[in-house]
Amino acid sequence: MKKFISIFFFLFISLIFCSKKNATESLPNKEIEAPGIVDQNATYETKALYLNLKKMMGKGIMFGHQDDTAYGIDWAYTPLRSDVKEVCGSYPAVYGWDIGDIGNPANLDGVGFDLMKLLIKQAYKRGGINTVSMHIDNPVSGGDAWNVTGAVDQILPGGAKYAEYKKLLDLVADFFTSLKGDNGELIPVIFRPYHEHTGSWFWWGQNNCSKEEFIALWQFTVTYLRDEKNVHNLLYAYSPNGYISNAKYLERYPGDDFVDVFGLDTYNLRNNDQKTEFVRQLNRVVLLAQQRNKIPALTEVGLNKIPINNWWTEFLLKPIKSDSSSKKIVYLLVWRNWTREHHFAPFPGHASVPDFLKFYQDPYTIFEDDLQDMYSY
Ligand code: BMA
Repeated sequence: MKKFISIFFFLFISLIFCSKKNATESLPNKEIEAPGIVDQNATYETKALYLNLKKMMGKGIMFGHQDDTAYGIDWAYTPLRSDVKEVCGSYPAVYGWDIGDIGNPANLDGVGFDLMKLLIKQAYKRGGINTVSMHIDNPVSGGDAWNVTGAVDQILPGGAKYAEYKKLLDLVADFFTSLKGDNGELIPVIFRPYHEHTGSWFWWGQNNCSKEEFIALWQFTVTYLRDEKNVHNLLYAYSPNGYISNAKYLERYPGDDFVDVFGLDTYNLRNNDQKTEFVRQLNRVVLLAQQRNKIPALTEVGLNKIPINNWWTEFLLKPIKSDSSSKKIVYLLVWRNWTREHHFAPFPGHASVPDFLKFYQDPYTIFEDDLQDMYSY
């Protein structure tokens, strides 16, 4: 009898132990709902980023810089360097990268893809956000992204370059799925293909393909990456260039099921009229984004060489903060620091540094050092 009781006791304890273990295993491990996201099967970290970006609207604006840790003025490929950090003490919150020339060892601006992957990973580990644009070559003429030979119809299903385009997207998919954090999790990326399509300087631009072709290209690209290639670490950003009407903004909009971020690329902000127009544009983008439950962002902005010393506070931040809608833009990204003739962020010794420090210290701007955890929710 004693033996029987002890066996029974042993079984009872084992049962409790096992059920506990199972309970832990079957916990809804990192499952979250992200209503409205393009990819319902996006990874936990990607959904968390999406939800956190939404939550940030109106709480501050994150500062971003293209190729920030790849090179700067008078340096290149030096581990952990950043012009922005050398000026203000913090890395940016957002990093822009470009995968034009994918399939080659380096991108169109000479950044090696292996290095880019490493820098994306470092940025993610520090809590930063990575966004990737794609200045890809003209698939028909073989010229660069600025070669405006008609090409979009040729890469769509049924077109002569369709198979080649899919091969290119396979490389794009491999790139994104190779981005992994220390625990093997995929690193979320805000993917911004076919930007500034309301201008006509790229082969996918306004005068170089029809509205239907542009929309089909966008939808095909998203669907192929998400459903055929199972890429689940992307948010998709749509970024017309300013200054345009609402109708123009939405003319080639691929639809709510294909866009997560409502962007705007706008330059040449250097006088009062342009400031007024800038606020009007941002206001519109935010309202359009809110109507559709999307995330508004200033996907590219800047003034080459920053020739106005108080540009950061007076031309950029003040206008953004002056309007209750405009201030809901969640991040802004300035372009690359390539040379003394082509740079959009300050570097040590630049005349706009004191003003950039004020911009950095403003409670409304967010750099890496005051960024919340964007990958948990
Ligand atoms: C442009 C310039 C070019 C660069 C391209 C893609 O604005 O900076 O020099 O090749 O972006 O990054």
